[in-house]
Amino acid sequence: MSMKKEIVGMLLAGGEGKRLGLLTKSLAKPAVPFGGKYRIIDFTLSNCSNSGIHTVGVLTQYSPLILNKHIGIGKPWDLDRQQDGVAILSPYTAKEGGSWYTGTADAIYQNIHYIDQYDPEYILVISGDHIYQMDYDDLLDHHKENDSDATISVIEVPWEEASRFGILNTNDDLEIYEFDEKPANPKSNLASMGIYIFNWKALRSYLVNDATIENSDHDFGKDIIPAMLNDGKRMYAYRFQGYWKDVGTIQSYWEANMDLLEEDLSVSLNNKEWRTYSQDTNYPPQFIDEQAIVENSLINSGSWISGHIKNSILFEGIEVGSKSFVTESILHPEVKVGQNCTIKRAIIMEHVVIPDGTVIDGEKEEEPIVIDANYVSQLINN
Ligand code: ADQ
Ligand code: ADP
Repeated sequence: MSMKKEIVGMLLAGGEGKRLGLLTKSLAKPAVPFGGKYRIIDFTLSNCSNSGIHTVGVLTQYSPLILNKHIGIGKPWDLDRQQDGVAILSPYTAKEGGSWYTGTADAIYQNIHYIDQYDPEYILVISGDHIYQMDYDDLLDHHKENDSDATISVIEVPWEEASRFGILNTNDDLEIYEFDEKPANPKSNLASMGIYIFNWKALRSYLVNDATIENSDHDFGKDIIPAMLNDGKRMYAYRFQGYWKDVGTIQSYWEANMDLLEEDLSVSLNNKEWRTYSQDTNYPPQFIDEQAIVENSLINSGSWISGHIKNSILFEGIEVGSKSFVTESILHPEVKVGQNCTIKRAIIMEHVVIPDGTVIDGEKEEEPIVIDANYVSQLINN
């Protein structure tokens, strides 16, 4: 059987995610728990599967253990296929004499042989750290209609955040004529979402050339896109309509979780046409006892709730004792909260046990507080 594919997805999942602090101390950002049941990468993997893209290479690098285990053979996303499916591409295994991926373009460059075996027309480059629901088929149609060499998915961002993104300008027909990666003084608020479709032939030659440039960062935003634009390649923007969040900081991670509690949001975990899939955990049904109060919250299986939960997200296997109050918080799997505790605007990490009577008030802090076992032992010792 021929291995030929029209399009191959390359999912960048190897960034260090330093700005997420404690949350990414022992696991890669795409593997961070999200939304009461998922890990961040589930949104992108589900987009691939729902868009009919079944050949996906996942480029991993930092702390990949939990991420690899989570992806497994790709079953929840229907990516456990014989001819293609999901492939975890880690540095060193990428090619003989391979090394750490120095940048996003280098990560793809080191896996050219993986892509070549499918002889694709197009490559979809996506990130494992965004929350959104997008049909990549619409992006591909747009790419084909414009006979484009590269198509960048874009969204308007608040002006004050524009310097965190690749910022571009287009003509009325959406052809890109200007691109600045994270400019200090942005000339527009039209931001690259870091989601690209390239003609593989064109991209391939740019990657090969970029690999020979010594002072290159080997990065899509800093090097590849500016080089293509400079050479007059056909580059178009695709305007995405919908919810999209880059969960790069504690604040944006917390906000994106809280957004799931809004009724009118366009990312819906309930959309039957666009399911978000994840590995299933075999927990028993949640138990809400007679003294419990639960308001506007997501509560997963295996939980035992006696306290008061408000505007919060609780993963699987959580216990909240009686007379405890948890609000605007995210409790990762297997967190135990004792009795008479007050927890406000906090993110409590997996397996952490909060002793009776503890008060954690993230409302006083600049951003939500992240609580790990160390934090709790310091509380006890003081
Ligand atoms: P950033 O978000 O800053 O900007 P970057 O740090 O390059 O992008 O990471 C992009 C993705 O690649 C992330 O998912 C990251 O985890 C992963 N990654 C980073 N280095 C990697 C490596 N060496 N190996 C494998 N994966 C790696 C980009 C664009 C901007 C755009 C924003 C939108 O450069 O133009 O505006 O995304 O979020
Ligand atoms: P509202 O829903 O009117 O904004 P609150 O959410 O502040 O009111 O309070 C409603 C209930 O939540 C209180 O009766 C109490 O049970 C509980 N509650 C609120 N704040 C705390 C707290 N700091 N500690 C324990 N319980 C609280």
